[in-house]
Amino acid sequence: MAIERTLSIIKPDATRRNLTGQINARFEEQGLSIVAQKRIRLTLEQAQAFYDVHKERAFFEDLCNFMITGPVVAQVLVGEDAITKNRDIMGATNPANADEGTIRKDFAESIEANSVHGSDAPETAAKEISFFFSELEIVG
Ligand code: IDP
Ligand code: MG
Repeated sequence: MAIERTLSIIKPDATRRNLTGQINARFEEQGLSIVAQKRIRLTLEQAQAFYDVHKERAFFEDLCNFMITGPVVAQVLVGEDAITKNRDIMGATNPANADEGTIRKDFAESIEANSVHGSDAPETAAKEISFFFSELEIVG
């Protein structure tokens, strides 16, 4: 294991329900540090660029439209094995399949409005972090 960075997004369904603090507490309680954070409203073009990897998927258009329904909180999490650890804390994409005690099990509204995004590999983490943050904004 190594110290890693990962990109997290608290999605509009969660910011709308005032869940930012509860979600952040789960990261911090489970050993991830929030070393950068900003609350922003994505444009449709930004949402499409962020999810470009999914542009051929049937859910792409709906997903991008959902991501601009309200503010998101983009954040950089740091810790031991942070990419996998964050995915574990988040739970499965579909909340119906998510383990007990995960963010998506407890908070997600649907497979689409599933409260959080987390990078899935080191390369995507680096790319997604630089999408939102400059190095100057990441303070460990
Ligand atoms: P992940 O967020 O768990 O990594 P991905 O497969 O990368 O899941 O999908 C990105 C996002 O697209 C999901 O978090 C969810 O918001 C949305 N999504 C994924 N699959 C579906 C689907 O079958 N229907 C609607 N939305 C979906
Ligand atoms: Mg993904």
